[in-house]
Amino acid sequence: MSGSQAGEGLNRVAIVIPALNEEAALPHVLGEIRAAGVERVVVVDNGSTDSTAAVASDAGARVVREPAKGYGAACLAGMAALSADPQVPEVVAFMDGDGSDDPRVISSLVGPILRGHADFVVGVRRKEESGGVPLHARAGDAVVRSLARALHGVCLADLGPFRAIRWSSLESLGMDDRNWGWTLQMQLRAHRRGLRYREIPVPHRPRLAGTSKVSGSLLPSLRAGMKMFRVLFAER
Ligand SMILES: Nc1nc2c(ncn2[C@@H]2O[C@H](COP(=O)(O)OP(=O)(O)O)[C@@H](O)[C@H]2O)c(=O)[nH]1
Ligand SMILES: [Mg+2]
Repeated sequence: MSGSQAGEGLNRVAIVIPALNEEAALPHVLGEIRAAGVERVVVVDNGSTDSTAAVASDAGARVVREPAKGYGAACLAGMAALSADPQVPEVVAFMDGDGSDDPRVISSLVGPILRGHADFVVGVRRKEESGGVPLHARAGDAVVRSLARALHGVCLADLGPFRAIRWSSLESLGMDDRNWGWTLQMQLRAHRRGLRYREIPVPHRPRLAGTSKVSGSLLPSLRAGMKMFRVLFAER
């Protein structure tokens, strides 16, 4: 498939963005997504107290509201919205709403799935750019990945949020983590189900605007870490 054919395939792709108070970054992120050639974008507003929903809608995204807090709950709400459409997407990609993930590489992320070479592709944040991720978050991530290897026999280079998966594969995983265990649960279940898994390096930028709700402070990071530990043991 040539580059332009991969570009054409983007009409079979939908992007889900879980967002909490991202009014400052979203217009730029959504502009980049449109420029990259993806039009089907669902922003899940997870009880924002700012104008996240309005700016997302003004920028042409479809807005779904999920009042129950939690990153996974928001992703599930995005899936539910897409599954209610007359036609489900062939591939769904997830990315953050803060501008850390660069939509310009979306074709490389979804390409292997559209071409039938993979079912699930995770963007591995390039190490030289992970200065945007605080040390405690990187260390916690490394511990979780070591345990994933020890307990599940799976080697994961990253648990990054920028990822793409074949719709039918995602459905087969029966995802139910409603919080920060979502990304890890997807990788562990994909491994257990024998999905064709790939990792590709992706750029990672500091958030464009607004404030971090997770890795920027210790307590939310610890809470996210605890959720991941729970998933590590529950998924055995
Ligand atoms: N649905 C949902 N999304 C959240 C929540 N907290 C943060 N997010 C979103 O998850 C993504 C990552 O959060 P962020 O604050 O950037 O965390 P950081 O990258 O660790 O600093 C962003 O798109 C946030 O808007 C939450 O409680 N629920
Ligand atoms: Mg972030």
